[in-house]
Amino acid sequence: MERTFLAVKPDGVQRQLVGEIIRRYEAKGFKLVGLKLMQPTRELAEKHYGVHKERPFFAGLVEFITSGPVVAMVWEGDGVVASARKIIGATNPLTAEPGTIRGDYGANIGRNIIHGSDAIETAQTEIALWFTPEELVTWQPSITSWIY
Ligand code: 3AN
Repeated sequence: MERTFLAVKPDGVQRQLVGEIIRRYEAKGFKLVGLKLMQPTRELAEKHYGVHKERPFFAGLVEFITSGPVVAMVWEGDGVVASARKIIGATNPLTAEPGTIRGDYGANIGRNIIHGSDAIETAQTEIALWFTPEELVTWQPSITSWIY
């Protein structure tokens, strides 16, 4: 089953949007298989944003993502990589559609609340970078058996 890596960035955690963000992916029907709160090291951040290392905003981006706790997540489901990105919205929150996470809550390209892998291959690389295999949980959803 397809998996993607999502991370609520330090601004999303500080603005208490973690529950709202998780709710959107749960409500869509995706399955949470990995979750942790952590403050990323500089080494992790530089690897994660390695494709941007020549860009003028790289230093600020690494500074920002390491500045506070981040909620790292792995979600599973059919087409989850592309769908999660649609739910996130465009990179710039000022042009992101209302109804998307960035469109509803973001106001600045440097503070755009959440990261989501942009392709299936990137997702695999990012999941391996942020999680050990033991941290990912395989489970079968079964709502009714937990109510009764
Ligand atoms: P996305 O997160 O939508 O995939 P990318 O991969 O182009 O966007 O950029 C990664 C991150 O770099 C963005 N989430 C944003 O935080 C930051 N970023 C991108 N472009 C800029 C920019 N022009 N100025 C400041 N930060 C930027």
